[in-house]
Amino acid sequence: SHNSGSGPPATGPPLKDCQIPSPLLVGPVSVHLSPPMSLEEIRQRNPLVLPGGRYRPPDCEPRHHTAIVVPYRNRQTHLRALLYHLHPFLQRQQIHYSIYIVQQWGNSTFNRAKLLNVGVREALRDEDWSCIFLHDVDLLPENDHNTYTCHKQFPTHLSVAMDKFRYRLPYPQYFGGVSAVTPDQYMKMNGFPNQYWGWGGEDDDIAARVRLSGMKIVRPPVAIGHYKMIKHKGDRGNEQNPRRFDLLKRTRLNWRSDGLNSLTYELLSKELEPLYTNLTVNIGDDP
Ligand code: BGN
Repeated sequence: SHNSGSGPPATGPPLKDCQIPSPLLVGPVSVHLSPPMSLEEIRQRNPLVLPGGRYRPPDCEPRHHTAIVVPYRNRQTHLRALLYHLHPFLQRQQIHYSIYIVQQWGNSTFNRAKLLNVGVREALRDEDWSCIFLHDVDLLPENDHNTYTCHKQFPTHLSVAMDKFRYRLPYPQYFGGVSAVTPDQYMKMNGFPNQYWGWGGEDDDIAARVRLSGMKIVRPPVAIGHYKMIKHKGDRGNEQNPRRFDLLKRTRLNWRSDGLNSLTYELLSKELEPLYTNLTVNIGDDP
């Protein structure tokens, strides 16, 4: 059942199902980035968001239950901009959601895909989510018709038109930025690779897994999948991965043995912050 955890109290008449599409949608929104607001101000603007960054629409029964998983390390200003935009955006879509920030502990090389695996596993401990979003911290959706829900059969790629790529796909197989899977789809592709330390290639590996496990990628129209990327320099601890080319050659051989079924990590803390759930995790180091 989807009523565990943050469900409404079991009193009063049942709520009517939320309308599709949500009557609260506004379409294109202008995403301006300054001045960066404090977390406290963002919290005040989102009074219905519960500790852990949880929300469900107050006056209708949501049809969608989405966990947003964000791999993270040391990007405070990006995180504030993301929370500032994403909370109202998701509330206009009238979905039941929760935002998980998966923070890589220590100074080992960043590993986005492994952090995503951790986020999916931990999110599914909390609730029976029908959809899991894999979301970069520096991407802000610019149109709320781009709904944060899953396709029943196939993984979805949402960030099809990023400003940095002049609002189109950089190449046809691109699966980076923002994507979404159901728990079933995630299981079918054995999750994501754990071996990509540093920048690049892990999203291409994930796209290959989709294909190798007999699925395909679905996408919203380019006019709707607009995202603004927050500008930044390449970060320390996330240098380009020189092994990515070799790893990608082996996806076909490795995807069944490396992934969800080989995932190991140590969860150091789980904190219900006012606007998000903060998971701090030791995922080890580049061998
Ligand atoms: C690609 C990267 C992706 C990245 C996109 C967009 C690789 C693998 C090389 C074969 N892939 O080139 O990881 O998301 O650019 O920046 O580096």
